[in-house]
Amino acid sequence: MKTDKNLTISDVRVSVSCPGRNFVTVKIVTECGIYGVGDATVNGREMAVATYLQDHVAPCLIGRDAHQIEDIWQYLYKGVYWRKGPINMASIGGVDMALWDIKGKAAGLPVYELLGGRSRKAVGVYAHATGNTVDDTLDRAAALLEQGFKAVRLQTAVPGLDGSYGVLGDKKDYFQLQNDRPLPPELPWSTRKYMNSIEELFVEARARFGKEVELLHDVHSRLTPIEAARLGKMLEPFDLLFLEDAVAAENQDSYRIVRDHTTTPLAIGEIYNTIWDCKDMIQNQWIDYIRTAATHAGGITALRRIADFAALFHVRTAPHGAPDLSPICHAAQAHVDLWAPNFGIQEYVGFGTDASNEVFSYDMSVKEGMIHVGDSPGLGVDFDEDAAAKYPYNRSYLPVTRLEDGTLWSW
Ligand code: GCO
Ligand code: MG
Repeated sequence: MKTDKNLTISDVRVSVSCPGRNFVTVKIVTECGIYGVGDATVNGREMAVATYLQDHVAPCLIGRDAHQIEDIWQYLYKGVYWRKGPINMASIGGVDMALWDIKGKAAGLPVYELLGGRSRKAVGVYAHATGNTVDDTLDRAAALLEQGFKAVRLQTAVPGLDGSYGVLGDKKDYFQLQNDRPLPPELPWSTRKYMNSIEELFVEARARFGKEVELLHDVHSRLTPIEAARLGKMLEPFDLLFLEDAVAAENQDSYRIVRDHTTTPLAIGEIYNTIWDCKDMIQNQWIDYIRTAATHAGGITALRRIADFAALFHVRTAPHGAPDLSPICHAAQAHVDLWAPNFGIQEYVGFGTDASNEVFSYDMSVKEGMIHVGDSPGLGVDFDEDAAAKYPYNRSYLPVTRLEDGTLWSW
């Protein structure tokens, strides 16, 4: 029996707030009163996606049946004519999450049940340890392992490069790291200094923690393919779970070179917008983990499609989980993670701060290095518009990186 609830979309509201970080939140309301929420945040370009949603997408949604998630996805993707792109795909991602939330609430079922049910009891995660020195980084990692985490991403400052990526500096936590930067900060980079210092971090980590713990590392797209190949070989003895974003990959073919030279597992995808961006990587088996995010790749509908495609090629999922994704995205990903037969691991740096917890609520908790998802209908999240209004948008940018001679590089 089809539900008699009237799920005709009657209102679409877009909010940009900064409870510690800037978040773009879309709320879709239906005639019967059931509503759903989605995350459409694009770090550093928040107002563009908010305007895009408000002025261009919202009018096209009013009057549609919220049950028709696939048709609305296709309507927004093909109907825009221009296709792809971070702003477009994040807006589709936000709408898609809200529609899955509505469908779950209407059915009285959590979204993971709609996807096909749990494939596992909980979602395994990796946490972040970053520090100014190797010892500092490893002390932070030790504290995380003490809390029950089984996998840790290690980043340490590169000696001689002040403020290199991954280091907290005077910021207390990762949430603050990228906030309150009215203009992009400029940070230095030297591949030689990095390559000369990185091995020690993993030598010391294995010496201190042994072989059981899973270790990861993010290169943030700063190497060329042959440099990444050398790094992968250098790190082979330390048996990483994966090496992330070793090379910028607009040209997916570049990964073939890395792959040909090293058995260190490779992961990519946090800035990818569509399945097309990862198609060659996956079907040629150049990577081991695909890291597309629910917000940036076009929602739950898109993540499900990417996961199924990746499964054919032994590629596992490892969604991006940075703090510039709101708890709504984290929840959407946790539901997909719980279902995906080829789920690998979820990046986790916390779901929020005291301020963002005033604005977002979620039915998820972390114990022993795993996200446990509750059985609330839909995504199990909520967004308090009044609380959000207390935290107005605060323009902030990601950093840029320059080589020591001033050449602009990948951050
Ligand atoms: C990660 C990421 C982040 C991104 C940030 C961009 O792996 O967590 O690389 O730190 O830089 O999310 O907005
Ligand atoms: Mg990353």
